[in-house]
Amino acid sequence: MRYHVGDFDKDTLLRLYELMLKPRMIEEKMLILLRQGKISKWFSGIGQEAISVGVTAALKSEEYILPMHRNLGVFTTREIPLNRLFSQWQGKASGFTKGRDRSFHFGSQEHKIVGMISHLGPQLGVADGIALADLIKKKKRVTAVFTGEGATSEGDFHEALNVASVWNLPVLFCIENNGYGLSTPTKEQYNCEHLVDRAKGYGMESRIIDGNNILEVYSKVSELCKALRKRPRPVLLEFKTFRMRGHEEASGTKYVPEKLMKQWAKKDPISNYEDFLLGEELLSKKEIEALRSKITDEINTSLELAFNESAMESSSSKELEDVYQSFDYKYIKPNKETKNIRFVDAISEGLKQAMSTHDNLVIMGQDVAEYGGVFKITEGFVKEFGKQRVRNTPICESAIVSAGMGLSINGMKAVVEMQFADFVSSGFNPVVNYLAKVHYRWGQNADVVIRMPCGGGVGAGPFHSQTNEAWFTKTPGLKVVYPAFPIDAKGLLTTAINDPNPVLFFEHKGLYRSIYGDVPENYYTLPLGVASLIKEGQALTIVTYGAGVHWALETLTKMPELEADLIDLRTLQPLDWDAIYASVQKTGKLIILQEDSLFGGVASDIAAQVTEHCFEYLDAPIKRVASLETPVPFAKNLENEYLPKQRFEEALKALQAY
Ligand SMILES: Cc1ncc(C[n+]2csc(CCOP(=O)(O)OP(=O)(O)O)c2C)c(N)n1
Repeated sequence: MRYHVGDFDKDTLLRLYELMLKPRMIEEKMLILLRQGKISKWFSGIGQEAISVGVTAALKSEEYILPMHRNLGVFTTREIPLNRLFSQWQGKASGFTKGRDRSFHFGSQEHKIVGMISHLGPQLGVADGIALADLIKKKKRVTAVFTGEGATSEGDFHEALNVASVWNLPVLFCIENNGYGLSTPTKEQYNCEHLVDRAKGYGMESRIIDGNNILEVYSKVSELCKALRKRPRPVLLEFKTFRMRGHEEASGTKYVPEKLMKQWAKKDPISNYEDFLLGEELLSKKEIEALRSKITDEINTSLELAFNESAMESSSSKELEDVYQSFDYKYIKPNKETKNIRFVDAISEGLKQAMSTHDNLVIMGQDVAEYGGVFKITEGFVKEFGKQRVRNTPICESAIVSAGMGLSINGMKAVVEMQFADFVSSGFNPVVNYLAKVHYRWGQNADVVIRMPCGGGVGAGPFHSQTNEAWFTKTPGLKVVYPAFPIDAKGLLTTAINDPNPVLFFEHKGLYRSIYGDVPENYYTLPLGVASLIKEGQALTIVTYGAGVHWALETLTKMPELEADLIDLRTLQPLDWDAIYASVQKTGKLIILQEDSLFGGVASDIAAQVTEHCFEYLDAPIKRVASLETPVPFAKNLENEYLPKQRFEEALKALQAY
């Protein structure tokens, strides 16, 4: 291996050696502890240290870095105290996740490190969001994100690179090509010579770097960082290296040809560099011994601290408390000046006023800029707030949700418009696995609102009509809002944006242009988790939300003799249980109407809870009315049959008569 010293001084050359030696020695210790059964899993980065260390050392400490599972050198180079790292791996309190997530699955704002989620790919889009925030704030910073060559096959890789290129984001995409993704060799993973060949297709620069040569990594990445800070743009880097141990320790390396192992053992990044430093007389054997013994002491003292730390203690209430970031809701009163406007206008107005209120709020979505969005909710926004904050996105839901996450990590707020709620399935992974879990895992909030134009009755068929709130209400960590009236839509949207947690905001398309209401003109808020009792009566309780509220109102006009409580839930997570219980305790009868198909929906959970909590008050079996258990059909008559409106009237009459 050849080392070009260039103009590096001796201190730098020695520092890089020490920075590589430390993770290597920690790993060697971990392998012993693993054999002794003192730690559980281990993903080894032995042989790949030059990449983690070289990239991290090239960045400034205030620049974010997003490592993967073989990047211990990132954590040590950023000087995370070893006892905290060890406690993290043992699931103890001094770690970073209060025992809630393992190994390197954590972030630390203090160290500007954002760890991975198991799904690998979303990490890349998160880096886009972080870099975007820097770009908007005019901070001349670079973000570096890692991926293995295996994870480059995920759609997230493509989406994130494409977005970074279209938006000129200063991201270093670092592929560690170590030959295998678990047992899969590169020739079964991709079919091009070098992965960086793909950069051309994304319209970005690229470099191939010898990942086992610390000086090459450090010098090339340092040079790129300087260039990107001056002229922001993404660069794709492919570090050629090799995975010297199993995917994780238990899985072995039987499938790796012995020859390859031997070949790469000769390229060990640390022993080669050590030989070079010895040869140049920059380092002596004695100094190496002294360094090793200093690191050994640090490892042992830190391990003792971690082993002596007691096991994580918690309680159900403490665990529940950390699912969401606490939110100090501030009520801003709606004033008396109102305008009679449509549902769609109320949302647009709320969003516009939120953009004026928060200068760190960014809207992202397909066609939301000059075109104004397919429902025209952001019409005129570009003119008022500029293209930096009102961003057209390529068609890539996953990268955009992940980018929203990245914006939040870097101190901004995001509203993501799904063109149709149906398309959230293409960004489902980051919603339920990243945004929903990030606060519980390492205390980072996801200040992202995802707007969801949803619902049927519009003759749009199976892929433009779904109301898929139940995909999200069952995932802890998400809030779900579903207004039925213009006044609520505006006030709940402003609150959703103020709330630092991820919120799915459902907007029924059928209501957009058919429902009018008097909406206060000022910027006001309404609380999440408070239902609205829109009709009162003794006979029975109707619980519903969204378009269901309007179907119920219409049905009740046909049955003037029926005096019922009609509860509009307004938000589904949190859900106003008290309002439901109080009404059922008064009326003794409950019917729940939901637009989604029945099984596993909100109605089922309400029915179960009411049975448990109000059984003694019930005078009749609870009725749930919902759509058919089919996809949403296109033809008008089929859709009418699918939707629960007609069945609701029959069920209501039956309950009344019970
Ligand atoms: C979405 C997803 N699919 C599969 C896995 C299982 N898995 C974890 S790591 C890995 C191999 C990753 O290979 P690569 O990206 O090359 O990184 P390396 O482990 O070689 O560093 C696999 C298959 C996963 N965690 N997430």
